[in-house]
Amino acid sequence: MNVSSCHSPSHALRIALGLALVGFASGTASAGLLASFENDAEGWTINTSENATYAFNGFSTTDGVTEGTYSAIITGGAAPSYGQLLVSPDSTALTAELATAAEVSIDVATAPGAFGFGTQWSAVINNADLGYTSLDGYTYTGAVGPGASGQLVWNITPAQRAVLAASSESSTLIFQVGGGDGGTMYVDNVRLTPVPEPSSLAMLTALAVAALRLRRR
Ligand SMILES: [Ca+2]
Repeated sequence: MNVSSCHSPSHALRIALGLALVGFASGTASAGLLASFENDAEGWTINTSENATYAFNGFSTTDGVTEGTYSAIITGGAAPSYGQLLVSPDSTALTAELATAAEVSIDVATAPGAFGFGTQWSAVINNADLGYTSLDGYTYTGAVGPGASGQLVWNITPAQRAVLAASSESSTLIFQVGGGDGGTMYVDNVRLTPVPEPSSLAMLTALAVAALRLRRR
């Protein structure tokens, strides 16, 4: 029996798997980016009626940068109020993007010694058909301690997506923030993770089956 005829199909399959995974990753890497704060607020605002001491305080190239070259610096003198802090532009395009998103995320870093015990975040979608809707029911599941950093993630449910898909109203994405004291935070990489399309799901399933077959050889 020829040795190469035994091993080459497996080798070829491994290469094909690798190429397919690279293609899938590169195809989805930049999808869903809502804000990167590249030396610009990019239309986002601070709600100073609910967090009166807070304002954009420039942009950093060194702290909290997780996408591109800059993060946004946000500074306040009092503890954040568990009310609105960071507010997106309002648009019907955002409604369409939210209708196909599985997750909302934002990267947050806080300066050492800032915000007492830390900051707590909730993501809210405001749309006339959906209503003013906290994605964690105002339980503030996003937590970043003082001098720490992290990616905060919330799920958008299929039921919420269905309402947004049928909506012709504009939407706003709002981050409500609470915390123990004032200070400086850095935010970057506000992102919507799209629901995988059926074709992508089918490809991932095929890849998983192929990988299992390889493992069993
Ligand atoms: Ca950025």
